[in-house]
Amino acid sequence: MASVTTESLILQLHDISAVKFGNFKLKSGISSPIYIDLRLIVSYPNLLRQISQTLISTLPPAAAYDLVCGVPYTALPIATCISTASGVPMLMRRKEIKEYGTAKAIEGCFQQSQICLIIEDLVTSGASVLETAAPLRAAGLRVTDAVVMIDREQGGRENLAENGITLHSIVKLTDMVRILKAKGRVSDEVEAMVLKFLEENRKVSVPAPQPALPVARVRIPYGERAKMAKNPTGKRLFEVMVKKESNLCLAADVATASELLDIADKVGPEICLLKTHVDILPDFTPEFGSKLRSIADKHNFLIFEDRKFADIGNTVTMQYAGGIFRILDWADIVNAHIISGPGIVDGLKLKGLPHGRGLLLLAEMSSAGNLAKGDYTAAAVKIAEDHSDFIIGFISVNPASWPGGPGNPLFIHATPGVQMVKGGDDLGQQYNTPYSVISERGSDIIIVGRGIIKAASPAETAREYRLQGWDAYLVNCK
Ligand code: S5P
Repeated sequence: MASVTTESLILQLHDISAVKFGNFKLKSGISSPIYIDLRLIVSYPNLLRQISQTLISTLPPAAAYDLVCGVPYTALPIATCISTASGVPMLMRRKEIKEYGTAKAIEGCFQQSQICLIIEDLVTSGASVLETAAPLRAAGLRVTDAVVMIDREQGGRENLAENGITLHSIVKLTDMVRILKAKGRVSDEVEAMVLKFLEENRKVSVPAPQPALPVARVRIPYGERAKMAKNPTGKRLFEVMVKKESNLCLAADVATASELLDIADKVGPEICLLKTHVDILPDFTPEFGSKLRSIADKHNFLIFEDRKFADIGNTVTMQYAGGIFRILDWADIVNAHIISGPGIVDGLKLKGLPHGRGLLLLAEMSSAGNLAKGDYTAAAVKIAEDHSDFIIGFISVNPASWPGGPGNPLFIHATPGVQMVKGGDDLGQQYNTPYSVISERGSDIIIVGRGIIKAASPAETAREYRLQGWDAYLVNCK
């Protein structure tokens, strides 16, 4: 049962029209019978103070935190009130950072390993809390809890838990509507309509049943692994990762070669690796490779053609070096299935090794129902051990679950199926979060496609992924 204070807050929010009922077109295009806009509370200082006090009292008494940080922009005044009332210092996260590596992402004073509590007004999927947690964590702070006024119950709690953050809310949206109904603010019909709408739009991503994730292991830093690498491209990849503080690979699955070159230039500063599917580009020309190479040199990233070779050794030598695409000329890294046996590696190595190129083996796949598991994965590991001069690592999904874990530190693990929110697409792709992939599953590189290329600002979103991926790496380095 909601406390009196919570009820009075909800009634006050209704009084100032921060909660409205009717027919509202949401940003996503769908019509909603309820609309919440908490930006209005800055005009009601008394209410702002009450919300801030209630937020803090929502935390369990044992909750520890050294700093608070509001998610920009609506929660900034709330966080400020909490800070001034409690004497706990505040940090501010900058939303716009124009220049890579120069401007500060976090304003305010802090020390490594301090605990920072995130303050937010409304949580839907949890993505905006994660966007604030990433630069805080990347700066060495610990983020374990977030407090929020309203939980829309659309997967936020689960997605945050996936990322190691416990959500505490004053009220859930369904309870809020019930309270307004009980107080005579909305009719039975409106209540039923809103509850139905919420039920139908409850995009809670239920985590797929999977083996328990092992406790995070201590990892050997990428820089150390660069020294162990036997293949020059594998070594360079680790070095670039350290230099750019990036374990992000962009899957540049865009419609044309010119779009690809454009996004490569924009996202280039954030990535260690750019992955192509050159056979999807209708405007491919022989100059494509050299153009992409010059962008790769400018921003210091490597190129990975996701060709997924699968034929016998003799055939792949021709597919790799010849044809229209001449992949060998411009791609630092290619990958191969092992379905045809180790001869495929011999074939690719014959062409690739004299150029210092590297190969990734598909040891696992991200798509539902795939067959790359168990003995198949173990066979990929064996082949890699036999060819560690050319094979630099694996496409993998959960190396921490392999017998013996991620294995030989020479080999790098790159994992596709990554988005900020767990879920999937309609064609079998399955997504895990950067934190889960790097920290829990023991991978090294997150491969992100649509999560970045479909974003309103791919460069800014890539930056968020880079920070989240890097932060998840640092968790296990300490
Ligand atoms: O198992 C796999 C292996 C790969 S390389 N699952 C994958 O999704 N990939 C590739 O990663 C896929 O071909 C695509 O280019 C990318 C994932 O894209 P997203 O848009 O789903 O992030």
